[in-house]
This record gives sequence, C-alpha cells and structure tokens, in this order.
Amino acid sequence: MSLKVYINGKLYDKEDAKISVYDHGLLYGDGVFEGIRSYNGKVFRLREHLDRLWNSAKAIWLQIPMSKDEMAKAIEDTLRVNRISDGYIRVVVTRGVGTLGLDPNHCQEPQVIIITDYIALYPPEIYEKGLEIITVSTLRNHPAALSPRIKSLNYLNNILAKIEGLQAGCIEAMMLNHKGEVAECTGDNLFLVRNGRVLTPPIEAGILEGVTRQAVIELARESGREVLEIPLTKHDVYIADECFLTGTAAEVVPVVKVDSRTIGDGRPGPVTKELMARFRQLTRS
Ligand code: PXG
Repeated sequence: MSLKVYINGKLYDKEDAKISVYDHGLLYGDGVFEGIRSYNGKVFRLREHLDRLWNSAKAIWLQIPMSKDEMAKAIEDTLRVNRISDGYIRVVVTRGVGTLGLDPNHCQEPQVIIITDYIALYPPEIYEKGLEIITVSTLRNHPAALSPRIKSLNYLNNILAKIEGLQAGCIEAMMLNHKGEVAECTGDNLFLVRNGRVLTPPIEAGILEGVTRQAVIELARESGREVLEIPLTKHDVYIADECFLTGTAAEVVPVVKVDSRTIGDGRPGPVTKELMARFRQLTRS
C-alpha cells in the first residue's frame, strides 16, 4: 500500500500528491515548514512545533487556514492511516497558487501539506565515534534580513553551507553569523561543554529556536547542570571539552573534530553521552 499524503484536508497516494507549478512555495520559496518526529505512536513536542510553525507563518504574513488543534488532528490522522508509529512528519504550508509575480495578494489559498514517512538517520557509528565538522564560509542569514527563526521554504542559505561541508567530506557544517560568532549547523543546533557547564549560542546569534535544543537545555538543567546561552566563537569551540549537535533528525550527536582540531580527547564526552541517554529516555519511554 502506498503512503498517503495529506493536502488541504484530503489524502492522496504518494504518487498522486502534487502541487501546482504556480504555487509560490515553488516559485519563490514562499512558505513555511516543520520537521517533527513520532516515537512509539506519540508525536514529540507537537505543541512546540506547531507554535513555531504558526510564528514562522505570522512572520511572513501567512495565515494558516486551520487551527492548531485541527492541524494536530490532521497530523495524527495521517500517521494513523499510514500506520506509522516511529517516523518523520513534514508539515508544509505554502503561499498557494498565484500569478508570476511576487505579490502574495494574488495568491488564492495557502496549501497545507502533511507528509508522514520514515527518516534517513545519520549512520549509527557516528553516535559512537562522533562526527567531524568544519566551519564553512557561507554565513548564516543576517537576522535583520531574513530571520533564521523563520523556518521558511527558502533553505538556500543552509544548502549552500551543506554543499561546502560535503565538498570537504563533512555531512554537517558549522555556520558563523555576520559578527563572526558561532550560529548553528545547517540543520542542527550546536552545544559545547566546558568545565562541566553546557554552552550554546543564544537565539540572538541568529539561529533557529530548535525544539531539540530546548529539550536538551531542560534535560541538562534537570540533571543539575548549568546551561548558558551565550555568544560563542570558533575559539570557544576549539578549546571545548565536548561538542554536540541537536536536531529533530539527528537527536543528540557528538562532534569530535572541528576544522581538523580534535575536541577534548577525540571521543564523545561524558556529558554528551549522558544527554544522549537522557534524550533517548525522554523520547522512548
Ligand atoms: N537549525 C536549523 C537551521 C534547522 O533547520 C535545527 C536547527 C534543529 O531544530 P529542531 O527543532 O529540529 O531541533 C533545524 C531543524 C532535514 C531536517 O530534513 C532538518 C531539520 C529538522 C528535521 C529534518 O534535514 N532541521
């Protein structure tokens, strides 16, 4: 049986789930999205993802044509129809079909798409051995131009950084902001551990307010650790005891090398391992 995809209240076979080429989501990247996980039949932090989706939409003057409760139900119904209990949910809201001009006022109706499927995870050995990343030359979008807090359909900034990373043999890449501070990776937030304290760039550094980031901050604080959201530089990364990334797809993934410099002793550190275990417990229990 083919997977069903939700588009505007109807379910279509994956092969028949199609959107107009006049949709401004395609023509201009005019739209917003969310990537969400489901564990054991329960959607992880659905409310937080929906709040972020609605905030992204508000920031681009896009009115989502349903309530958050209706969206939650549509997501759960789509998962159920596809019998997915551990999977990945992609919610996309596009500006809709319009004319060949930027003006969103000429678009008819926003299109709501819900894809429920399985996610390609990082290779398992990365969670044991750790990831090697590099700093790329592509700066994160200037927050005063296009805020990284908006999870928009225009991901070229991240894609350009990802390509740079891949060219250098790295599947994830660290991006700096316009001030030269550490911002985040292309699809993950970044954390450091130094002298037992957990450090991560603040939202003002120009980053996405990651749902996993927030969950990990809470887990670290619950276990009595100090967590500081403070501006960080490459120097802070190089001298850190530990480094790890967080994201819906990655969960918590250790980083052991940055720009060819070994972080700590070159193996996933104790705090990282503890938070990986706590996150697993949070999602799998
Ligand atoms: N920064 C950016 C730029 C992201 O796109 C994160 C941080 C982590 O946020 P969450 O809320 O997921 O903890 C993201 C999220 C994909 C994919 O298909 C990417 C993300 C999430 C899910 C899937 O590559 N990025």
